[in-house]
Amino acid sequence: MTTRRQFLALTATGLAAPALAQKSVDLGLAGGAPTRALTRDFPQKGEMILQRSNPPLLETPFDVFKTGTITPNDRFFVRWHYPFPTDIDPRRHRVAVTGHVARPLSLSLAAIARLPRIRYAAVNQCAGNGRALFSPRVAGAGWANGAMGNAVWEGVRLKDVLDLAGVKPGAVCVRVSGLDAPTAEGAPDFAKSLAIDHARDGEVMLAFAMNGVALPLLNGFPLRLVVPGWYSTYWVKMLDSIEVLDRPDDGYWMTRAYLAPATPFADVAPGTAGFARVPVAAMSPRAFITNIAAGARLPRRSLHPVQGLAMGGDSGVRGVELSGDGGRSWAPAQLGPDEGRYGFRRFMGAVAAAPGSARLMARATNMAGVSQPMRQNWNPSGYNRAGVEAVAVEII
Ligand SMILES: Nc1nc2c(c(=O)[nH]1)N[C@H]1C(S)=C(S)[C@@H](COP(=O)(O)O)O[C@H]1N2
Ligand SMILES: [Mo]
Repeated sequence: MTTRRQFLALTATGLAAPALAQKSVDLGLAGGAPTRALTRDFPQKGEMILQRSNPPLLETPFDVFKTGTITPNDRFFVRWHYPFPTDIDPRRHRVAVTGHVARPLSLSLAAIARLPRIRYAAVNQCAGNGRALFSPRVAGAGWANGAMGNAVWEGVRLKDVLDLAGVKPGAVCVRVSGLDAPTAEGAPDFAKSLAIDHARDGEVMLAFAMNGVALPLLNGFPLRLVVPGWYSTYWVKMLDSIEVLDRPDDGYWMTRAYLAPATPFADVAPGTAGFARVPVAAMSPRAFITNIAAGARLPRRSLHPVQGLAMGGDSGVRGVELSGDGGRSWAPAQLGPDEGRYGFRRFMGAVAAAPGSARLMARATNMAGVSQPMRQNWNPSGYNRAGVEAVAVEII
């Protein structure tokens, strides 16, 4: 493990001061104020969309996704529920492994780093990514589609750490939490749980590196959970506690927050009440056109080149289809190299579109055979946005 002096110097600035907005960006939201301030005032971050300063909610400007399958660390989105420390000394950081285990442990990062390493690309996506695009509008953090990113994560298996402590028979789930803490009296600490078999699947990772360098502070330095294929609410940052439970986790963040309708794509009709809800979990396939922005005016031509990024959710991308006529006809896109089943995959192709207003679409299908629905799914919390996104353009 490295110690990070320059890192501590960076964190001395930025976070305490309210971020000063310099420019703004149009998120193209239907109704309401569509613009958001852009900021460069956060440590280890370049230009980001400012959703909230403290605790920070920073969105990746959509343009960044043009650059390739990997989202650079300095443009990677940020989401915190509670204040967190900015003066972490990695030599002193400890991870407690407690609860239903034979040997409770307090592990240094050096001890964790001695375990076998694993490394893979995976999309980290907030369950509320795209929330601000829903119609009817819903309450909550007003993300457009920039509350996601793909990185190569490197660390150790959660399974190996659990094995060090020796999980006792009868374990039900593993609860993790980090260094951030609520300020309001009685507010519940942010903690999330995975079923014991999921926690021990050999893929769930304690990551200390992101795209080849230590995690940025705002993305969870010095250690975070990576739960590939699942929404990032489970990807607990600044991780300092792993607790094995012999009963289901009845905590606030598992039983009250991050619940979505127990329907395919978490879809309910607006106004529906009394539907069953389950914790958000695995992600759905999605595709995003990145080379043409909404509102673009494109010169008339027989075929318009289209490029973008697709994700499979909890399995790889099987295919992407493109439409230039609002979904009446589809043609397969070509896929870029497979960089791992949990990461972004590039796609490219061309669509025909008639002069006038046109809606360009990309629709992903994953290896499990799940395709994005044509009608946008909806729920009152704005979770699991999964429907085909349309880019409205003018062909002139
Ligand atoms: N400790 C801690 N971990 C956390 C959170 C948090 O508030 N505290 N928020 C979660 C949520 S809801 C999201 S969307 C992701 C965001 O990860 P990022 O900030 O690295 O993009 O962190 C997750 N892990
Ligand atoms: Mo989130």
